[in-house]
Amino acid sequence: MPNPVISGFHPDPSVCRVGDDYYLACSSFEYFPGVPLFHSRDLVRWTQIGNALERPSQLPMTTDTHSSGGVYAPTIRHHDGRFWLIVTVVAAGENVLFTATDPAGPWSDPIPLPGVHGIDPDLAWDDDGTCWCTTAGGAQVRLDPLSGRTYGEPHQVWSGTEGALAPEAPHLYRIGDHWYLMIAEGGTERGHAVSIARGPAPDGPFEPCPANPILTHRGTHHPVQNTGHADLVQASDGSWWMVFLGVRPGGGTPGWHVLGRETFLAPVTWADGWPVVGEIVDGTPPGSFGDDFDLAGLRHSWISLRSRAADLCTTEERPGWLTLRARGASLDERDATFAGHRAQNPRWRARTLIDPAQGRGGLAVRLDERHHYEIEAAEGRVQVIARIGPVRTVVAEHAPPEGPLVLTVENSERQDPGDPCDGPDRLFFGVEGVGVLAGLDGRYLSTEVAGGFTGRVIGMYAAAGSVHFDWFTYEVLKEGTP
Ligand code: 6LW
Repeated sequence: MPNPVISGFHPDPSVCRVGDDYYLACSSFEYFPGVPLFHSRDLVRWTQIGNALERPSQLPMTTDTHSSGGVYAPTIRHHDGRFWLIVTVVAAGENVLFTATDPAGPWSDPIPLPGVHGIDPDLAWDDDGTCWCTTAGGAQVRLDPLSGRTYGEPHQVWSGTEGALAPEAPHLYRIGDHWYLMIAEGGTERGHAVSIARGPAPDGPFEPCPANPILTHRGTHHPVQNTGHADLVQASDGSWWMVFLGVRPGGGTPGWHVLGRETFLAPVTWADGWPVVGEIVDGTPPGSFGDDFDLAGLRHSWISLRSRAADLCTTEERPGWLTLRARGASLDERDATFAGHRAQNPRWRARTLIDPAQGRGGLAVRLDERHHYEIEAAEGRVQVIARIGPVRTVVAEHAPPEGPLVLTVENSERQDPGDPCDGPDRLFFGVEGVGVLAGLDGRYLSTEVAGGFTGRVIGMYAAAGSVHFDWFTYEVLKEGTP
């Protein structure tokens, strides 16, 4: 199975190049900080250099933000000596723009765009410096990106293949003598696809490519499905590349994907002035990850729910430990205090050393408020809890001796490949030195069951009082081992 170039829940990739450096941004939904940013020199190996939206003034998300609401579909571009990032904040029903001279940050406060309607905004500049903003559905408006002012009413330029679902994720490019408008269509599920049209000017008229869709895996056996939401970039050697999202479903039918929508890469060649997308380039699976919380702040890949108040999530209260102070009473709440790391590999094990003497909290695998499994410790008691849709159940209980504990969770391969309904994996929760307390079906923590646009996030949380974590490890396990 081809590996993504950015594994785990990193969808809606947008990419730009400056010299020999590539920068890529992804959607982040209800998680804070928002819009993870990556750097690469070869388009295959990416390093996270920051998050564009890391101050509450840039991203004021409250509990009104649904899971899979929040921040959608960035476009990142470099123009006129600076970086530009435009996103939709769904909860606020608005599009906003940010600028930076260094993509690692700091990014500006948001520039509101009251005249830009619809999701998935794109930015493109004409030779004379005119900026065009195109949104899902193919509406386009001229924009002054510094002030956020728009000129005239948005007008429809190209809305994709007739009858196709969800024309979205537009990106407009000047390539040679043509302007190209590339979009996703077919919906971000199994029907997902990329189509393109070209015209003489940024506002068209656009003629669709006769070979549309130029990318789709719909109706195939390809192990990477739902391919779409793409962006194009030209490398410094003149070659062309496409980044796009895809998923890796597992288990029986209909297939459940649990790592979210991930970022893939494919080469692009040109025939008769139209792009032809090649086979997926195999990325390098991410390695193990660990944090012993010895730094003053949290690393870029840690994400929290909607906001992260410094006094609720800190490495400064107890040096060398992460302290989480409860806000919501459980992971069923939108304001639960949580710090998580995206699951990025098909097989993994996570462990954490918890000191629950001053509260109650644990180690969780989360899809959203209604779909999460966790092992939770309070002084003298450990529970494994499953929340699936409207049902919340304690599936196992144990009374360990008082004091710090190592909580563990790991997943296994699918259990019975002969069973058409078999889930993609099972998740085993336990306490080190005691053993496994419960094994749970992985399909209920999949996007096909939970709905929405995200994937599994593994993390620590507090449900009451203050809970301290000495370290966290995420270890990659070899596929094919029991
Ligand atoms: C995004 C849309 C999409 O705005 O899913 O896959 C939506 N494409 O373009 C959320 O990511």
